[in-house]
Amino acid sequence: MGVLKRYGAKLPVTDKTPSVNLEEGSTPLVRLDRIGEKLGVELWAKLEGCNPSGSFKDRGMVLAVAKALEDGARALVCASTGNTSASAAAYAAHVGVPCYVLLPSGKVALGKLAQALIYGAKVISIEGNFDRALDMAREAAEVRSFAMVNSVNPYRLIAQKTGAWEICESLGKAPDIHAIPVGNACNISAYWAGYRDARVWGNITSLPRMMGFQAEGASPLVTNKPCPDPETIATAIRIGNPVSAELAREAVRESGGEFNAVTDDEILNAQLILAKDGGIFAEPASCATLAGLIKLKESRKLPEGSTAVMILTGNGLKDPDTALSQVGKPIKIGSTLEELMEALV
Ligand code: AN7
Repeated sequence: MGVLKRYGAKLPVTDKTPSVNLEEGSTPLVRLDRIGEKLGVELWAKLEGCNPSGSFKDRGMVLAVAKALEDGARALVCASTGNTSASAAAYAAHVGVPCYVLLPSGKVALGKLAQALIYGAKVISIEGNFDRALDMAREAAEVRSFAMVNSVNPYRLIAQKTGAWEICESLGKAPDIHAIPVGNACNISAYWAGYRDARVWGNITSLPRMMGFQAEGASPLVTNKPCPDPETIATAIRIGNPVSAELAREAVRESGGEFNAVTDDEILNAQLILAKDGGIFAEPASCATLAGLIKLKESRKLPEGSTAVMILTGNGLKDPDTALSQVGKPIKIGSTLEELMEALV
């Protein structure tokens, strides 16, 4: 029924807040037994790629846009590695306000670029990485008085907590391990806040260990210093200076969790496993979660029999190029039955 309708009473929604709704949230939590058995855990995947624009960003965007409208914003602006721009563009189109998005040139997956353009956003490709684009977007928002809908916008984080609330409702408890990809570190911070809410409300009695996974080439929270030149195949998390670094460190520290880095090869391998042994196609950044759990298992840091939830933040269809780069081509035949029989091996 949409995040604002389902959780309005627990969010800063008032009589004056316009009801924006693309039926975001309420995403599937799927049990993955074949993969879970190999890891020795009860494994669940939260399919955030099932949101209307194909990523978790819609949960926070719906509130950010509703509040922007409430405040009379003329236009939205954001910088993005792809998914924020797709989401902002979708909601801007839905409510009928202009949207400007700044993207790092050549580093946004094909599907995300197609989304921002077809939803009618003004797409500006900058020479420089996401971190630079974010600085520019912030300045532009200030000069032009546009609503800034990156996660520096507090409403984004507040409404992203709904993901944790849903997990607690679905499982009837908190997981033991919460595995999540980390870029700007906003989602991990929001989930931690959401779990703590659920405990205050009495929906859960324990809290999960927050396990944040970064790509090795863009892992400022693992190395504990900003990464001036982030690089990874998982372009969604190609971020060197996370906005919510402090909140995320707090989440990991308080929960007894960890940040870990996974390599691009490990991410790609995890993407294949999720697809072939789980029937789930998630974009590379999301697959850092499974890559991370495999790593934890190998270093004996994944307790046998624990319950683990992976947040699969974005749909695999967002980045067809990366997926196709690691699989074979279709078998080509003519149109005879003989050829078909030969191909069916
Ligand atoms: C699929 O779209 O930062 O740690 O500009 O698209 O909350 O930043 C995307 C981030 C994980 C990281 N998975 O979340 C953007 C952007 C996917 C993502 C993340 C992103 P945060």
